Amino acid sequence: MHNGTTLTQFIIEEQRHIAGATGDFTSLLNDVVTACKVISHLVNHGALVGVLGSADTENVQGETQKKLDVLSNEVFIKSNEWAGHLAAMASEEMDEIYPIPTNYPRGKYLLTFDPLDGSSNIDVNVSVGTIFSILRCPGGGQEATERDFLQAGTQQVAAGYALYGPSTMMVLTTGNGVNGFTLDQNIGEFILTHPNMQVPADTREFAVNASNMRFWEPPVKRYVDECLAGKDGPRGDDFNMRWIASMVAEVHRILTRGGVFMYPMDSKMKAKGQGGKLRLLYEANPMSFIVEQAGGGSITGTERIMDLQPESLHQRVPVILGSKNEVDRILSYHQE
Ligand code: AHM
Ligand code: MG
Repeated sequence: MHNGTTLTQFIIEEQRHIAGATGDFTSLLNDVVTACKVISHLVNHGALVGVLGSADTENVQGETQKKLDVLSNEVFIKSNEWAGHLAAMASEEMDEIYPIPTNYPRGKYLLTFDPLDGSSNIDVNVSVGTIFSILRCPGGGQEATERDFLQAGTQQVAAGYALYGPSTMMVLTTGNGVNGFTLDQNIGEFILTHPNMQVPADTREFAVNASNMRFWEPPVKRYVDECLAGKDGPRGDDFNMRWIASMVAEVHRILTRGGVFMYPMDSKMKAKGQGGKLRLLYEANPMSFIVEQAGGGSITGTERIMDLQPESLHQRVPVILGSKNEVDRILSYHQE
């Protein structure tokens, strides 16, 4: 028997202090957690349950979908459409928003998600994750439109991710700090194992896909050059580098021991008219909310990500997040 606090217990106790809380939100979070447990099971069993490989379809961004991308998306919809807490959902894997079908009651929240982030890692058995964000539906719900989803990150009610790594974890914020839970596979419950997570303000570790170096803008090039120069360079210290190509795993490392993660703007994306690599509504905003709530920073280079007014559902943005002092330094390089 475990003696720890379960995620459900934690949320119920947290919501008790909120005037006017009806239990809707707690119940919605429970459904999201259930979806992540199902995805965790699929990811864990991989080839044994025939879920690896490509699905022969493309998503709205023209990327080939993996079988697990499509399955995870279905799991999220099935787990979250029935209970009456949501007006609509939006996902990386769906071109349009998904209004709750009329045979179910509709509710006051909106849910955005990337059901399985880091798809390139699925077939090679490296960590992947789920990212989600919860918003209030303007006008109280019922008939939600795409425009209702276009809210700045500062409006998020909650955000979280599930990391399917050596252990499955759920990391969550409702705007009151960040807490991490580990899935106890024996009892099927997430248990509070990482209370009040904090991103150390200083770091000597950065994460970036260095194969894009020749396309970077000068401030990012300068930052990385200075890190690479080591003890003899302007930073006077040796830096370490990591690149997992799974944003969830990357952010989790930063929440655990600090660091900077960058998927910056570059000339190749600019030439294609692309605003960045990562998607604002279901990748950049939820991760920014979590990182800021843990004391870190999150910017595009020139602006705070959570202040951006979204213009479209699948909008992409540059992302630089992590240890506060390093993020501030990179911001200052962009302002010079
Ligand atoms: P995805 O949503 O298609 O999986 O793409 C997002 C992922 C992030 O998790 C990761 O940081 C990045 O793409 C890796 O990109 P690259 O393959 O260019 O290194
Ligand atoms: Mg993704």
